[in-house]
Amino acid sequence: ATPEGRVLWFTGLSGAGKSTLASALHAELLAAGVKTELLDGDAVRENLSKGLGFSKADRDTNVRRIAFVAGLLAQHGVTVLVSAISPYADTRREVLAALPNTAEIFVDAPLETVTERDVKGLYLKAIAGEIAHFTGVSDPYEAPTAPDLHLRTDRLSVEECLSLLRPLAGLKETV
Ligand code: GGZ
Ligand code: DAT
Repeated sequence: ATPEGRVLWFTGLSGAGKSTLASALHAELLAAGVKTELLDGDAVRENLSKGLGFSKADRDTNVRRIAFVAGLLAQHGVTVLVSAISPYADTRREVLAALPNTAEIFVDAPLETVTERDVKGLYLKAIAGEIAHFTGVSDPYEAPTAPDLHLRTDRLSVEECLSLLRPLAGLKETV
């Protein structure tokens, strides 16, 4: 039987660095010949979760769908990297408990930092009241209380974060 793959679950605010870190780690895993898949919030919402919004019910549905696919992939020995805000602690706990070999990775930067970064200009709109239910501004984010890894991306470089992530993905710490 195929040994079960790992599931690395990146949670955090928009702009905290989930996609940057998950996609860089995905590229390293591919280069190392490891079977891996990236389930990124944006691509998931364009396909698997098309039509879902940002209510608690819709976010939970989105997170449960991602977890379902992650579980199927992991059963086939794939290392799965999930990048989704996944703001609700109870839902994260529930889906992670049902998956094999999971690591909860808290990608953390203060609201001030993500607002300054404003990668997609969404914070400016959210603060202006143009986007309702925006995580961190007008919608909750329940931070993990005991993550397997807590990355302060306002203090650590991408390279420093990757050094901490590699062992969780089964790679050597330095490349
Ligand atoms: C949060 C929103 C919202 C609202 C659109 N709140 O930086 P991004 O653009 O690419 O990441 C955000 C993404 C969030 O989707 P997720 O699937 O990760 O969320 S969840 O896990 O809560 O289901 C952001 C964009 O969608 N976006 N409106 N209101 N983020
Ligand atoms: P998210 O996927 O959480 O919405 P992103 O990866 O799209 O976030 O954007 C994160 C931005 O922050 C991106 O422009 C890179 C920058 N950044 C600075 N330091 C970082 C670090 N240590 N880890 C990840 N991203 C970092």
